[in-house]
Order: sequence, then structure tokens, then C-alpha cells
Amino acid sequence: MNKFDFFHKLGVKYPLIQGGMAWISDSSLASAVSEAGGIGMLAAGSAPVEYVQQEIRKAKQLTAKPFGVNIMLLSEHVEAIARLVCAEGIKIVTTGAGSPGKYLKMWKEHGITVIPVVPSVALARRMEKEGADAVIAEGGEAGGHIGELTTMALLPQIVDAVDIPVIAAGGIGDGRGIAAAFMLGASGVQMGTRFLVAKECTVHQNYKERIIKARDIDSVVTGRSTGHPVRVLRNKLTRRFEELERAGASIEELEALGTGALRKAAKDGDVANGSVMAGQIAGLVKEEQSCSEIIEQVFSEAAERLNALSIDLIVKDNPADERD
Ligand code: TUI
Repeated sequence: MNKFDFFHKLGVKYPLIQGGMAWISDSSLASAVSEAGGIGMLAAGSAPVEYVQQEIRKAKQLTAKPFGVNIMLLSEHVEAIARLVCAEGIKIVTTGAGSPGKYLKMWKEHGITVIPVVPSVALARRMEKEGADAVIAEGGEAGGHIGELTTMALLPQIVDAVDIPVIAAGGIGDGRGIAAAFMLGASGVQMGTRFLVAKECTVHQNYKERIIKARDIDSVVTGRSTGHPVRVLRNKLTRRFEELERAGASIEELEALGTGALRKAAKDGDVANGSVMAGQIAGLVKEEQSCSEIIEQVFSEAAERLNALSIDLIVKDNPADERD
């Protein structure tokens, strides 16, 4: 089987999925990514089913190319949204923050290509057994809700453990990252953070500016103690969270601080008190570009890097040469 069969069958130009970003990846971003040759994803997040349906219908107006829906499994509306994607004839579903096992049969019966995000080998194996078409191996460099392992360590272990295609996510923001993912055995990549600053991304301008200004060390994880680790950019909210954690606050108090915080940053532009979810690669993202510019640039850079490879990695053949 050709390594691009999976994406070829989906009818896209590039082996790229846009990461589902709650409150952020709407019909504007998703349709622009699809138009540019990747797979745009509408994020359902914790939104009600009516909102998701409206965004699906808008996206259908904006592009005839394939796009999908990202379903956040902790949402209280997950059951209704799981049925909605079937009713709306959605062809591609990615899932996050849990195991989609109980919906897999229904989605497969509706001809949906199901691609769960997995943070471990065990879950990747289980998803393959339950009928997933591919998995997204997401390392802890990613923004938002994350697992324990890094992309560098997780990806090759999942590639070895399953026979379905593995798509790499977490810490990929340019052509070098894409080339590295292919080196580790990925069949494609998912990028989120880089699309936060896309011209077609409707996130608040303050959020975009915070990403563009971010340095490497501005990325932190909150909530390890509550069992819901979330990667965000450091701000007043994360400092408050750390203070409360040190003071021995309860899980309920800590979780309450996070409720509505993403919406506050993404929609209201309150990047001090809101949750600015972004991956560790934010420090590399320097300018606002259209989705088409981003995608063409990263894939030409990746191809250039991969095609130029002819490295033998031997510094010196004969140690005796070193002596004179
Ligand atoms: O889902 C994400 N990233 C997200 S979701 C989100 S919104 C949110 N709202 C409330 C609480 C938490 C998040 C913001 N960012 N990425 C995909 C992802 N999935 N990362 C890690 C996982 C994951 C974790 C555990 C997937 C499966 C899993 O399985 C546990 C189990 O049930 O076995």
C-alpha cells in the first residue's frame, strides 16, 4: 500500500489535518484549510449541537472539498454531536480527550473515516482493534489537553504497534517538523498552533498577537495535579492556578478556574485572565499568513529537506586520521 493511500482516498492534496481547536476552529478556518489542500476540522468543543450544525452548514457553503468535525469527548453534548455528524453526512471525524469506542460502530456504519487522537500505545492498539481508520499520535508538546509522552518518543512506538496509518501531532509547526514526523514513520501530520495565526482564523486578535510574541519558555502545563493537564501560554491565570495549587486548593477549586477560560481568551480577547491554549511550537510562529501560504510553505520546505537527504553520518572513517 502506498504511504499516501489514506489521504488519497480522502481526496486531499496534502497529508495534513488541521487540529480541532475548541472555540477557535470554525467554518472560516476549516474551509480555508480544506480549500488550500489539507483537511479542515470544525471543533465541536463544548458547544451545543445547534452551533455545530450551523458551522457544518456554513462550511458546506464555503468549500466543496472534504472537511471534518473534531469531537471533544468530555463535552456534555457529545451524544447529540456524535449523531449529528452522521445525519449531516460528515466524512471525517477526529476525537480528543477520551476514547470514542462507543460511537465507532455507528460512525463506521455511516461511512465516516474515524481518526481518534491517542496519547499512548495502549489506546492506539485498542482503537485499531475497535475499527479506527487511523490514529493521531499526539505528544505533550501540543496545546490544550495533553498526555504524558513527547511526540519524539510516542510516535515511533505507536508506528511499531499498529498497522493503520499514524498521523503525528504535537510540536509540528513548519517543514522541518513535518520532515521529522515522516522520518519517525508518520503517514501525515496534524498542526494546530500554526493555524491560530492564519488570516482566516477568527480567534481574537489579542490571542494571535500573544502567539506571535510567545517565546519558547512561555509554554506551561497546568492541571497535572487535577488529572487534566492542559498546555497554555503563561499569564495571570496560570500564575493564579499555580498559587492555588501551592496553597493546597481542592481539585474543584482548580477546575473552576479553568471553566470558561478558553472562551474568555479566544472570543473576548482576555489573554491575561483567559486560557491561551497553544503548543510549545508557538515560539516559532512569527507572522499572520493565509492558510494557503502556510500550507504551501511548510510542505515545500518539508519536501526540500527530505529530498536533500543523503547523509551517511560518519564523521571520519579512520580514527588514525585524527592524529596528524
Ligand atoms: O483533546 C485534545 N486537546 C484539547 S481538548 C480541549 S477542551 C477541554 N475541555 C475540558 C477539559 C479538557 C479539555 C482542549 N484541548 N487533544 C487530544 C488529546 N486527547 N490529547 C490527549 C487525549 C486523550 C487523553 C486520554 C485521548 C484519550 C485519552 O484516553 C483516556 C481513556 O479514556 O482511556
